[in-house]
Amino acid sequence: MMEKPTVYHIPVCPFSQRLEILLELKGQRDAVSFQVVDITRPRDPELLEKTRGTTALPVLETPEGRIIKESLVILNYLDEALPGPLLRRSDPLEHAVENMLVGKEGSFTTAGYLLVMNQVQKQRGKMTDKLIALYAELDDFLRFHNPHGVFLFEDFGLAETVFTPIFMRFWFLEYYEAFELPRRAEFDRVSVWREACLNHPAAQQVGREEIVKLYYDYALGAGNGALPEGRSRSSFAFEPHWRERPWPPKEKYGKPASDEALGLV
Ligand code: GAZ
Repeated sequence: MMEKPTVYHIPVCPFSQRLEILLELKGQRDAVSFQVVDITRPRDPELLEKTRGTTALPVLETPEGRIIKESLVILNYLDEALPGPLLRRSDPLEHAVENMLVGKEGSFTTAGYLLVMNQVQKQRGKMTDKLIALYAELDDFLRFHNPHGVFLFEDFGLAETVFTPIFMRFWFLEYYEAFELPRRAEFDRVSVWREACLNHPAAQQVGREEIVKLYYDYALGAGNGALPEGRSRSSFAFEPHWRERPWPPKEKYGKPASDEALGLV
């Protein structure tokens, strides 16, 4: 058997979950060996050399030692390189349509992360409006291309694989920002899509409780494994296990919780 590619990743990272969903859908869960990188520690110089100085993950290394960066590029590569049904649409026009939707993931992701990380109360409204406008854009797109369906096409595909991990991370917005999609007709189509994405059996690698607990530090404005002031352990720590820790306080603008209160020590 051919040697497998290695994916260096951060567990629970949405960009890495995209790859896990693809493997699940293709029935190829064991086709890649995942290697966990602890981003709270300095990066292994050997890996840093391979990535030519950049630290963002996931990164795929082929058996020949070639490096591929960027989750969407890796996703396409694995879709083409591994056996199993193609995730992307094979019709060129349909593939273009799904790519237009995929093209909206960057600004959508950024808007949600900026909101969860925001520390300035008076900017909440503006940031919330921005995210709602982006949801409206998704709604409009889905309504135009598949008004009566659930997914963009008949089934969970490439666009769903790209967006589902982000919809899941945005559980942190419901918890820390009391953010809900307005229950208005103009969001009906995207609500149906989002719900079906969240419930799809190939996308159950993480759950709400895990995300809410692990991303507490993001809600304090500390991303990427950085430590908030006065703390000695990141909420992303693998130990103690998230299941054993209490739910963090919802009030992200209030007094921050200590290591002890978070069950980290
Ligand atoms: N575009 C890349 C991809 O693969 O799709 C993004 C990869 C990425 O950002 N990876 C992050 C990483 O490896 C972890 S996830 N960081 C470790 C390091 O040393 O660089 C996203 C945001 C944001 C804040 C956080 C994240 C996030 O905006 O989830 O916006 C998109 C990082 C404030």
